[in-house]
Formats: sequence, C-alpha cells, structure tokens
Amino acid sequence: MWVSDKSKRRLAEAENARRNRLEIVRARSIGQISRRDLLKWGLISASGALLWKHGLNPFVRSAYASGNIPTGFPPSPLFGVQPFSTPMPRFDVLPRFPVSVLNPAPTREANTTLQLLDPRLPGVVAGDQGPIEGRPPGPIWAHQRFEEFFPQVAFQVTQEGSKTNTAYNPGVASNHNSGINPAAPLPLKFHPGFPTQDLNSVWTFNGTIPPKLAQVRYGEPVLLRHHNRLPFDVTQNNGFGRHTISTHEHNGHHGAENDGFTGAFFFPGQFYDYHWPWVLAGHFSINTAATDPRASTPNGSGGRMNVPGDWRETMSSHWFHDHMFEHTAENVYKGNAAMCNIYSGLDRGNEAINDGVNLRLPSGTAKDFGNLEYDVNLMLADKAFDNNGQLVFDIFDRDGFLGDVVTTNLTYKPFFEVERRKYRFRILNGSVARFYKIALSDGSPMIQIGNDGNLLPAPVTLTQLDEIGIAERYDIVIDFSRYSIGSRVQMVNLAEHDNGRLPSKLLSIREALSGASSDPGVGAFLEFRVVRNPAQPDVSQVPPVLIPNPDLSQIPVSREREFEFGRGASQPLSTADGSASEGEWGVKTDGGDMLAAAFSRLTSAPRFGSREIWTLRNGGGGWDHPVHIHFEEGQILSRDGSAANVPPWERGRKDVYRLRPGGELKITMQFRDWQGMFMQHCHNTVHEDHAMLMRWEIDDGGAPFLRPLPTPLPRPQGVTFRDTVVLPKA
Ligand SMILES: [Cu+2]
Repeated sequence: MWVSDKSKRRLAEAENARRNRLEIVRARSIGQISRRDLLKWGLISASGALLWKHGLNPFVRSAYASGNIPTGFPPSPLFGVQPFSTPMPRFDVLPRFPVSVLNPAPTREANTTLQLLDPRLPGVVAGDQGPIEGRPPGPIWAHQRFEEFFPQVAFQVTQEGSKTNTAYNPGVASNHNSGINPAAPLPLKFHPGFPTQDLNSVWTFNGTIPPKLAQVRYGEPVLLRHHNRLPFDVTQNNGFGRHTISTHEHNGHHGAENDGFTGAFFFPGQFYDYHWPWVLAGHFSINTAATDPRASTPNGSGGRMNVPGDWRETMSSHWFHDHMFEHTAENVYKGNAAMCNIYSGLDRGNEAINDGVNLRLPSGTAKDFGNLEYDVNLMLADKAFDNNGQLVFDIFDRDGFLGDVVTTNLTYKPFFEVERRKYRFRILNGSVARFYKIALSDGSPMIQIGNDGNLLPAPVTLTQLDEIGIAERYDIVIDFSRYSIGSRVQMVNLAEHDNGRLPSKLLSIREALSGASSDPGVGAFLEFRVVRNPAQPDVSQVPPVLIPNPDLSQIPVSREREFEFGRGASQPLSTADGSASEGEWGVKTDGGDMLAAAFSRLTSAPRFGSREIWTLRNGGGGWDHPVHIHFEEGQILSRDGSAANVPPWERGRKDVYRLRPGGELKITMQFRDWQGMFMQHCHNTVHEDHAMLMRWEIDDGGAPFLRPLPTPLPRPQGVTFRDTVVLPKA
C-alpha cells in the first residue's frame, strides 16, 4: 500500500502520542494518578474525554486513510496474516475433580489461616501476615447452606500471566476441532502468525488459551477454587489490568458470597472459594418435593434425577469473568473470561436420549450429558495490538474501548470445519463496548434458541440476529445439511461502530463484506467449512416449544423501582477508602440524583421472597447500555411502553437488558433462595468502571444477615468492614 510522507509523519505522531498516552493509562491503572489529577492537569474534560493536549490524543482519522476506528491507537499490525488461515480452537474444558483434591479442604466461612505476605503487595511490609483466602471473613460471607449443598465437583483454576498450554482438552476428538492436535503445545498467540504475548500482556484462566469451559449440571454443587497468581507488584501489568480480582458467575443463582461482588476482591497469593450449588430458582418454594420430571438433571447413566424448584427457570449458557471495582473492563479484556454450560433434564447435551423431557438439541450422543461434538462455544472479543503485536488497552475512551481486531475464541479470523448437519453455537459477546449483528454470508437462516442463560419459549428463525450486546449470549442452531461438501460460509458482523457508545450504522451483508466500512470490526470474522457427511444420522431436534416463562401473574408485586442510566453523575461519598468511584456515567434511582458507583452505598433492598417491577431507562439517545442485573433472571414486560415491542427473541428470561437509544424497559424479577449483596450495572464495562454500577441486596431473610450489610474493604492483611451508606428510598 502506498503511504504518503504526510501519512507517515502523522502515523509517527500517532505512535508518539500512543506512548505518552500509555504512560498515563499505566499510571492510572496502578493507582498513581486519579481522575481528579487528570482534571487538575487539564488532561481530561469533565465528561472524561482525553483532551487534545501535549500530543496525547493520537486519533487523527485522516492519518490512517480508511480502515480505522478509535481504538485510541494506530491500527493494529496483522503481520501479513490472511483471514481464515488458521483453525478455530474449541474451548478448553476444565477438568472436574473430586472435592477431596482441594488442599486445604474448603470451609463454610472464609479460611483465615495466616501466611507471610509478599512485601511487593500494596501496603505490605516485610513480616506482615494475611489470610490465605480472600473471601471476607465471618458468618455473613459464609457459604449459604454449605452442608446441604456440599460440593461434589471441584474446579481448580489460576489467574496468571501468559504461558504455553500443554494440557489442552477440547472435549472432542480432533476431527471435531478442525484437525487441531491437542497434544501440540499452544503458545499464547491470537493467531499462529502473530507474536507470542508477553507474560503480563495477557492474564487468563490458567494463563493459557483457548478460553476455558466449565461443564456443570443441576443438582451437583460445585466448588471453584480460584488462585490469584498475578504479579504481587501492581506495576507489573504491561500498561493495563489490576492484579486484584473478583470472579462473577454471570447470572448464577447462588449466594452473594459466590457472586464476585465488586468490593470482595482478592490479592495475588490468595485464593477464593466460589460455591455454586446449581439449584433451580424457586428451589425452596416450588416443586419442593421434586416430583416434576421436567425439573431434573442427568443422572450419569442415561436417566434423570428430579430436583426441586421451577423447571421453567432452567438455565443453559453462562460465563464467568472478573468484576474488580473500576478495573473490570481492563481485566476481562486482558483475558479474565470463561464460559459455563449448565446441563439439565431438558437440555442435557445428548441429542439421542428420547425420554419425553430431553429437548434433544444438537450436541452428540457418546456421553450421558455434556456432549460437545455439535455444541460449540463461541466467544467474540475485539482486541488491539501495539507495533510489537502485544495486547493494548486505552482507558481514555470513556465512550467505550473498541478494538480493531475481532477474535473468535481469542483467534483472529479462524475457520471451523463442520459436518453436513445441525450445530448449536453458544455465542458470547465478550467485548468491552462492541455490539455485533450477526448474519451468514449467504443470507441463509439461523434458528435462535436461547438468549442469555435461558432457552427461549419458542425458537425464532432469523436471517440476521439482533445486535448482541456486551455480555449477552445468543444460542443459535445452524443447519449445514443444506450445503454441499466443500462449501464455505462465513459469519459476518453487520454492526459498524465509530465510537464505543453504540453501533453507528447497520450494514447489509453485501456492504459488510465489501470491505468499504471504516470499522475493521465489520465483515466476516469466522468461516465454516463443510468438510464431510456426519458418520451417524443427525437425530438432534429443534422442538417448537422450548422452555416457557414462569407465570408470575398470581405473585403480588411488592414494589416498583425506577433506574435511569446516563451521563453527568456525581459522587457525594469520599473515594479515599477505594469503595467509591469517580466517573461520568451513573445511575439515578427513583428520581434521585445521578450517582457514580460506590460499593459502600446500598441503593435498593428488595424483600427476601418478593417480586418487584423495575423500570430501566436510558437517559440519552446517543448511546446504548446493556444493563446486567445479577442473581435472578427477569422477564421483560414492556419495551418503550408496550409488550408488543418486545421482540420474540427477548421473550424468554434475560439477565442483560439492552436499553437501546433513549429506550425504556419494564422488567420483573423475584428475589428468592439466597441472600447478600448483588449489583446492577451497565455491561459496557467502560461505562461500568466509570461508574455506572449500583449495589442492591437481599438482607432481611434472617440470620446471619443484617440490614444493611457491612461493606467489605479488602486488604492483603485481611478484609475489614465499614458502615454502609443507605439511600433513603432503598
Ligand atoms: Cu452503558
């Protein structure tokens, strides 16, 4: 490509600006400077935009000719790599261990055994000691009903810097993984033609790629022991990422001590035990005698075991990721993201068992449950790289960071070999701020069967999916039997961004494939190659009825609340102890002030066992917010005032609610089974970090809970607690 001298000069300027800018990003990421400092120095505006000063703003659109979006950096190098030149790795299945492998054994209350602390930790001097587990101590943070739901399966994972994967387990034979030999060591690269990531450029589960998959089933409680092996020294982060973490099982219906509360983070050298009981919502109030065969779980030998709870609350596709206060975007982007498939009698991951309950969705037949041959996890995430090919992130785009390299399962533009039959794809938008609108390159149909954790009441056939918001999951079925062997068809992104606030334009398939978009995230990002007929006939089904919604009409509504998500937030609380954030994005509750996040502030306290209606309103038309409410999925009652505006693919249970520009949603949810402090926030994680997040809690269901709950303040020497500030209408 011919580049003029002027363009070269401007690219050099941009590279220089990038370096200056990254110095500030780095200083901010390790707590050396605050937003207030940046305001004082005149480097950012009150709205959070980095000002054009001292060469700090490298984004000069015209410098890059076409093909750049505001990553905040010059275009990412692609090292001459061609699209669709490498296979897409399937997720790396986490081994399921007996709990007896955990040493020390898990405990109901946090394990406060002391260890010597590393003096590189913040606020630590040689000789200091601190607890081995980072979970806040005492009865309020004990695992609820631990003995009743004593874990039967253990996952043991680390968070650590980039290393080569020598234990890859895709869970399928290599002919179902595009021929990848799992025994071959897998260095941490986003494409075999890209450079290996430096130790502290990428921090993933177990330090490796592909992303990890946990396979669980209802009625089988799990203990996930998460070891923090990130650098003790907070400055060892290659420019972004915070070494403290809190792991959120996204939409888990678990006690809050296991929810990855943003203020319950833990330090390098510590572990945190997350207890996931895997009960159906309504466990203690509906179908308590477990007589309904639809509320059930695979028994391991082709049959079912009934479980209590409401079968219409059965969930299928989760993910888990970091929730560190003010640093979630950096940490998730840096690699803290995994998926979790939940199996049940209805959705057991076996397409052959014909028992009148099993929906027989595409999966496989060899195992009782959890077959992955035709049930494929896809994680979409846009990334950006510096001149050396190392992952970079820019916290100064407060609209929302956008990468210019779209990856699937952390691989740049891969291909995936398929058979002529039906496949299920569990698609996760694991990006920071990017929405995707997915179509197939030939315009042929896909069948959407799930939205977020839940299967829909009925499948929906679409030639273009809706824009999938950040953290949303769309489960779809594609039938490749319509193609001949040798055919290729691509998954295409039609949603063009020119900033992180929302998609700027939706393109036709032809436009998206033409390469004319200024957004390199647009176009084909994954290629399916139809390589053979299936060895066995495809016996999978997509039944016309999947999982209907629970009927809540007989359950009284105890309270209605209103939340407005917008810009111009204020922070009345001190930020000195780290529990309150500055930031322009905020949440206005029940007509009060637009407030920036503080995890020491209780905004709403629904009553244990109650049902409420929440209105979620977008305070502006110039942005979209995918709002995530933790703990129980909800039903959308209306969109912009009318139930008719709720599209068929949003009529199941949801945990992320796209507000759409200027939009308003009414949702209803229940507050059952478990207690503690939870959150509601925008899942554009830049908005979340700056500071569109609020704490709510269920605290009146009896001992040991208190109203309000004390706020944890983690330190390496141990978690202390402070008083909680309660909003008057909470
Ligand atoms: Cu947002």
